[in-house]
Amino acid sequence: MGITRLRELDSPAAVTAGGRTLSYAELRGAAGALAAQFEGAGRAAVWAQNTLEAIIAMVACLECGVELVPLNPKLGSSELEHILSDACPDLVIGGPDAGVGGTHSGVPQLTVDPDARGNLPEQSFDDERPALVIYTSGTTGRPKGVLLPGRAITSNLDAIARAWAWTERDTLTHALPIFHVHGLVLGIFGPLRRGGHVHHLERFTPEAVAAALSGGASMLFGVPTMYHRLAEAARADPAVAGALRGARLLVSGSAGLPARTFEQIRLTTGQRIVERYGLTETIMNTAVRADGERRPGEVGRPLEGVELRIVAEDGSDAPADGETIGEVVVKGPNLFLGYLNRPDATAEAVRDGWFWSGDLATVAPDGYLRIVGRKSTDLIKTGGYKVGAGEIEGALLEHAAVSEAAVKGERDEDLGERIIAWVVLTGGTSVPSERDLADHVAVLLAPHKRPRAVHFVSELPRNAMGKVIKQQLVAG
Ligand code: MCA
Ligand code: AMP
Repeated sequence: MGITRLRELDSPAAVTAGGRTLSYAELRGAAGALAAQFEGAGRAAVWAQNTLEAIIAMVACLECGVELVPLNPKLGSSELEHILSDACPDLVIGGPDAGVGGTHSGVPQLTVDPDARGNLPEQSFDDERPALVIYTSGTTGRPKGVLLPGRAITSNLDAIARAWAWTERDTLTHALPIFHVHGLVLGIFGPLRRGGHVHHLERFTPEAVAAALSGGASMLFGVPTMYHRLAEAARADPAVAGALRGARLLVSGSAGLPARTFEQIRLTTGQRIVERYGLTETIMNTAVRADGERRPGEVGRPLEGVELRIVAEDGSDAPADGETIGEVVVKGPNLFLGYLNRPDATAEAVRDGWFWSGDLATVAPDGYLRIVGRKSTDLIKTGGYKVGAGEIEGALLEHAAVSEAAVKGERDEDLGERIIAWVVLTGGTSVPSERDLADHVAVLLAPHKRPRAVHFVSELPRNAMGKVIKQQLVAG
């Protein structure tokens, strides 16, 4: 068996997107027709719009052993250039008619036809080879390509399925972007590995989620921002509350779910949201089981096969007292192979086979983890997206009117954290507005990386080494 059960099944519903449903046989046929054009490609970049076409392309790559690099369709020019130069795909699938342009305009581009039919080529799977290259932000530098092997995906999806009693009878619905682990590995490959059905909503709205759940979906995956908006909608609209009440499992992840949101959903729908915790480099590490106790702010125990330590500052393992804080360190079949072209970064993150996550947690006497923060203030989680402060500072400095920039995350009820920038201007004649700088970042990187507020200051607070003291930057 490959990563999905596409080759074995003929069930009537594999995937629904854009108002259209493909059976397993239809999805297999469409993926087969596309794969016939791969011509020995080793790596393909796929524009990951929330469409049936993008899903077909991703599945075709996965089933044919072509390394898949999903591209955020809203990537800015500078980030797109970085990813294409770093990953050097042999093919680009989908996307604008004009292709990727720039220095990569020679890369062949394929389009997907959901009505085409072909046969998937025979394929023997090497579970240790990269199946996916997913770009994720770090504290410094440009995003890094995380190489995920088939083994990490299959072992993790199976462990999650056992924790959540997830079977082919489940229909999963979600509106997550499909260029990250959450929306793609868990949200698309997960149901297809179970032999179940995924209903992708294209765009998140509480009403669309409610309609999918009322229409037979049994599970929902979302980030805390989505549950925050669902809680508000459920309070105002009994139809939304009723739809959420009927679900078998509501799962939240990618960022900490505020206890308040957990409570609001419980009060309006009777549902206790299940949390799980992971990273791009590890897929999922812990999860609250479907039959386990669901406590706000806790992300459950390690999944089967995952070894996990909480390493306190003095290097010892933190006691399971629910209080001592340490860094989450992970080992297991769920681990990535390394960062593409970055042996230095890989060696820093993985030592003696253990991956150092940078997340801080406590562990309760019954083994449940609580994620309490991150080691670096330079990693921001906004709407469930991880963003490095350094990336945004670098983009701001590319603006002709900016001479210095510092970026921080500030607490935000809806987004978890909101990106705030402090900038010193060069003093030239053209003075940019807050909006100009936000747009500048949105165009170079991606819209979710834009600052939500920009403070113009005459200087940044610095220590004797010249390093910006971010604790002294306070949003006015
Ligand atoms: C606004 N927009 C702009 C600008 N300002 N576009 C260009 N330039 C600007 N200056 C546009 C945006 O593109 C968007 O367009 C719209 O305005 C609103 O954007 P925004 O306010 O940023 O967000 P939102 O639409 O309210 O989205 C909230 C969200 C989203 C739906 C919760 O943040 C989201 O999908 N988050 C999921 C992140 C995720 O999946 N993370 C997983 C990685 P338009 O309306 O057209 O879109 S973590 C992971 O994988 C690990 C392993 C894990 O644990 O899961
Ligand atoms: P990414 O690098 O985008 O894959 O995001 C991984 C990060 O998301 C982790 O290092 C955590 O900081 C955060 N994260 C994921 N799930 C949770 C959760 N349930 N609670 C708190 N933080 C989470």
